[in-house]
Amino acid sequence: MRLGPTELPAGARAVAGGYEVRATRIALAGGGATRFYRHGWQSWSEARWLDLSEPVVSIEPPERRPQADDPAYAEVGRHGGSGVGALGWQDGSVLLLGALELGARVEADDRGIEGCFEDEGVGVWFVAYGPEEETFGAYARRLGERFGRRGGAQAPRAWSSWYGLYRSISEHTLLEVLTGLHGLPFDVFQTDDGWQQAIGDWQAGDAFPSGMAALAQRIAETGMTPGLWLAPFIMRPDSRLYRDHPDWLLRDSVGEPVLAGVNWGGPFHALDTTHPEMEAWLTETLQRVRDWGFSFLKLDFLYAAALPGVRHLPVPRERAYREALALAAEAIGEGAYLLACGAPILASLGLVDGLRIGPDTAPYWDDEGRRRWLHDPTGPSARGAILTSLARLWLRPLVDTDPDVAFFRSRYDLLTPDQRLAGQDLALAAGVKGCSDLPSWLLPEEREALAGWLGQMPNVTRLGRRGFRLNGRRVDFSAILDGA
Ligand code: 9PG
Repeated sequence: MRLGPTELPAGARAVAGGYEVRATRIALAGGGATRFYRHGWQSWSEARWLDLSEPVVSIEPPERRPQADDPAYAEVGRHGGSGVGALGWQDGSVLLLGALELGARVEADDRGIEGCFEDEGVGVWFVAYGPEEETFGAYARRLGERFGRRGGAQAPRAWSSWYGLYRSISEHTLLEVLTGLHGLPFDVFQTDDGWQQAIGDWQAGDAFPSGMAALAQRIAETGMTPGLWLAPFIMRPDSRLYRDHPDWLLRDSVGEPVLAGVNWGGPFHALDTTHPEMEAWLTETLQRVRDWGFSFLKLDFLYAAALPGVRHLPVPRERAYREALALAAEAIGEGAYLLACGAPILASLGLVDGLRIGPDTAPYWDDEGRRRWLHDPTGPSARGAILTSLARLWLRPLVDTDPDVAFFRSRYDLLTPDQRLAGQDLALAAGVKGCSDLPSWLLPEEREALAGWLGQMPNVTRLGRRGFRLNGRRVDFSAILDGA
């Protein structure tokens, strides 16, 4: 049986929009293809169409790898990605290979595309050939049937402290911002990294002397939903958690704590979420935050729970992650919004309301040094956030696709007006709007533009890979991303 350029493997079963094949490994011929859709592992990992003739490079330095993409495949000398991949031909046709189970890797070259479930697991593959929008649309529908959906109403419009204040937050500063936001139609006021005692110790730090419940109450009084950031699957060596529970650390085959990344001035490590005491700790931690009054939770650095390592229970790593995330979602309860960040994409579907679909944005366009010389495309930049988020908008039927915040301020911002507009338009196309600008930084016309943007909910029509119609206005991201 043929499907475009390829012979379908024996046992392929026709389903809506494509075929399904149950297998550990699958290989499809794809002679003549020139492009490959690479889908990075987690929120920050790069997703884009690349030229198959591009060299395959490893991210440098190695310590950077755990937080940039799936480190298990960092040195594979072949183009590849996680969960799904696709070949593209000059005539616009696409051969998509996507997993309907966790733990899948997809690699390709100019002869074909191959998929493999890790650890010799068996699962179902979805295969489709045709125009890009149709094949990805059909795959998204199958994923929706497989994993379901949490939430689904209109995504809340959130003000987040990160891209304005970064870690320099305090009770005092945030209350000032809260006052300044009066009159702007935000649904959520989200306190990001910087409130906690340590990474692992999720209690109010010194800059929040009145405590987190008091802050939540002040936010709620304005009519906005209090939101809070935390990273429940990691810990830093300077935390009490690390000192008190070294046995909760995910370790490698020689017993060393697995490196989950380097940030906050040093290394940080992953929790082994299959440890028998983790369930109670996770539930207690998240319920405490809910009891303080926060009902929008941005859970970050989640990939750590899915890193390779030796676990207490011999569960495949993405399954260990998904089970821990399910516990977290349950602890948070259905009455609260769960935004997953730094999260393995496929393994999070159905359990979260929102999902960050790209790396961090920034009030500047490119992080060229890191990208070119360290081969790391995941450094913060507006360009990187737009590039990867754009390549993941096919996920929109499954989850609120968060492309990270847009900027309206010209103060403390190096973006050109066109670059700022591209970020604002992308959020409209993605259906998730966020901003971190301090109200005191906005010129009157910028504040007005922000208010207008928050107030609109355009009809979105896709016009190809990088083009959209937003309420009749044509928007094309090609020019601004040219060469990317
Ligand atoms: C808070 C931030 C913000 C942001 C998140 C996440 O690879 N890294 O070193 C890396 C560090 C921080 C980071 C992403 C990657 O940002 O995406 O919105 O919440 O944490 O620390």
